[in-house]
Amino acid sequence: MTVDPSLSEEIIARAQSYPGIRAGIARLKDVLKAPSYQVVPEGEWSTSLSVLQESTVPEWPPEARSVLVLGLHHPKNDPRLDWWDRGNTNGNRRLMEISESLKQWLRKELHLGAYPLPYHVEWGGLFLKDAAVLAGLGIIGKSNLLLHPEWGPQIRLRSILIEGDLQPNEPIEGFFPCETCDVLCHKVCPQNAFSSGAYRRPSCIAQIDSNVANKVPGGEIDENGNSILVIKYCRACELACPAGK
Ligand code: B12
Repeated sequence: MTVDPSLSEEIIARAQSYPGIRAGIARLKDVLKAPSYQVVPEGEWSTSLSVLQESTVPEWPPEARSVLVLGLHHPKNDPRLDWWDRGNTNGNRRLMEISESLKQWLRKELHLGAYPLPYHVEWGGLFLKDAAVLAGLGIIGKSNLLLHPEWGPQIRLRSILIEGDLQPNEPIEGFFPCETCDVLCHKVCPQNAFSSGAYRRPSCIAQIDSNVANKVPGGEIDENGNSILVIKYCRACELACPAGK
């Protein structure tokens, strides 16, 4: 099938016109064959939909065969982007706004149907790291996180299904930051989730559950003068990573 590469370039350029955004395109069928779809995850983890304040996508339209993957920079000096505060994180709110705005642009300017997907796979989302690798945004590091060439693991992801067959990006080549690193991400984990040499999900879930149970003041006060509590999720493996510029 012939696809016009300039259409993908135009869509990516538009997505990257938002501050702190990098974007790439993958084929949906390739994402659905990627490694995360081949494993049965160990350990239970879920969040209630009402808490996350976003809608489900129960059925993907069959004509939506391309995935636009968005990556938002979560720099070390802006930790608030990652705090769970009043039902979501600021980073996720920002990605949801950008997705909605891109959806309107794709429909109005390019006459393409676009379907922003939710965060959770069980509610219609995709495994975003796999999608991001296939969209050329980075590689999976020893931390089990997506490492972007500029931002390392300090990037948060979101995806939009788009109608038709768009020219996908190629996965990136020649970027192997873990080869010369002393696996700092493994050493800093408070739960020793990497003690076997690979990521162990139940240990990580124990840490995240503990963060959820132990909310901390985020620096803001509510109308009654009480401190607003937030969840500061562990980012130890992420913040220890020297990858990126
Ligand atoms: C459920 C979930 C969790 C659960 C379970 C995590 C897990 N990995 O199982 C908990 C709550 C524990 C968790 C923890 C964290 N999470 Co989380 N999580 C998710 C979620 C919703 C789904 C992930 C999932 O279930 N994957 C399936 C499991 C089975 O696979 P996996 O462990 O991820 O490993 C797969 C990949 O590495 C892939 N893979 C490996 N090598 C290769 C090579 C290629 C070529 C490809 C294509 C794929 C590939 O295959 C593996 C499976 O075999 C995603 C969002 C989304 N919709 O994708 C965010 C997500 C992965 N989490 C994210 C983050 C940041 C975190 C934390 C740092 C906590 C935090 N501050 O938010 C930790 C880090 C844990 C870690 N080191 O991996 C980010 C990752 C960003 C990045 N740069 O990679 C995501 C994408 C959400 C976001 N906001 O952008 N998370």
